[in-house]
Amino acid sequence: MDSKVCVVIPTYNEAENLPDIVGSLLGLGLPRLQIVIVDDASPDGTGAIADELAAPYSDRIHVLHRPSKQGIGPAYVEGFKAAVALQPDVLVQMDADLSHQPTTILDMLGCLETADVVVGSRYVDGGSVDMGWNWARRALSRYGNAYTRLVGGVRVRDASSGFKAFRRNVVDSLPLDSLQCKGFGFQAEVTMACQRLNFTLIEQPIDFVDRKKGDSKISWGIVWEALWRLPLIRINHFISRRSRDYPKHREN
Ligand SMILES: Nc1nc2c(ncn2[C@@H]2O[C@H](COP(=O)(O)OP(=O)(O)OP(=O)(O)O)[C@@H](O)[C@H]2O)c(=O)[nH]1
Ligand SMILES: [Mg+2]
Repeated sequence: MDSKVCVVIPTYNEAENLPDIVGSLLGLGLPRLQIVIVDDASPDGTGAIADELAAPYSDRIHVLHRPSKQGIGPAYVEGFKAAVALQPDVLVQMDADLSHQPTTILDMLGCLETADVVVGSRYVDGGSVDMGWNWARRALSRYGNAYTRLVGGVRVRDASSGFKAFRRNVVDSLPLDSLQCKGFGFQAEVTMACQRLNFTLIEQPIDFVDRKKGDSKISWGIVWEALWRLPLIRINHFISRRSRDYPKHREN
């Protein structure tokens, strides 16, 4: 496990969760771990907490302060760019709210020996969603996922997973400045871009647990954005198949 791993975490009002997730990541025993925290001027002071956490680890923890809440998509784009500049072997994206278990990263690193991208998946054998989800939440997630797979042509079972690990060359190839989704549609958009670039994706089962602290940022606005934007992105992919946005198609 001597890969240089960079974990990118977007935060908005995660003051109660950030110390725990950073502590868990540092405890993974990855000697070359880097962490990039991307905070959108959280009113609860998450940015200042991030700075405090980073102070003793200035060579390992990097904090990006953005001026206002602009959505998880743009936050990840900025975080991915900062991560790539650190020249990691592997880049991981995950939520700050501990819904994604840091220890899964160790399994993901193993999977990256045979794949370019590993998607943490609730909907493959061995994966699960929180036991406390009621039927409405389960239905929304299931049907939302089925819709995303259908309209986006997404071939992984958990199309909207926000827990992924990429080989660095994958992120180098992604057209970061062309990604459009501001909300959680970003997760499917990145998966679609990886497929389009012919990278190999595999799914690692995860147990998704609901956040214990802080509030979800999911809103109807970002659900709506995913509903209309993903089909348009797919159509655009068809139209611009030979677009210069995607000059680095892998040949395999
Ligand atoms: N920088 C930044 N981070 C955000 C923004 N919106 C959400 N996040 C972070 O993105 C991650 C996912 O957000 P959540 O609110 O947990 O949403 P979710 O995990 O998709 O939905 P739940 O299952 O309801 O928790 C968390 O780490 C949030 O703090 C944003 O506008 N800017
Ligand atoms: Mg969450």
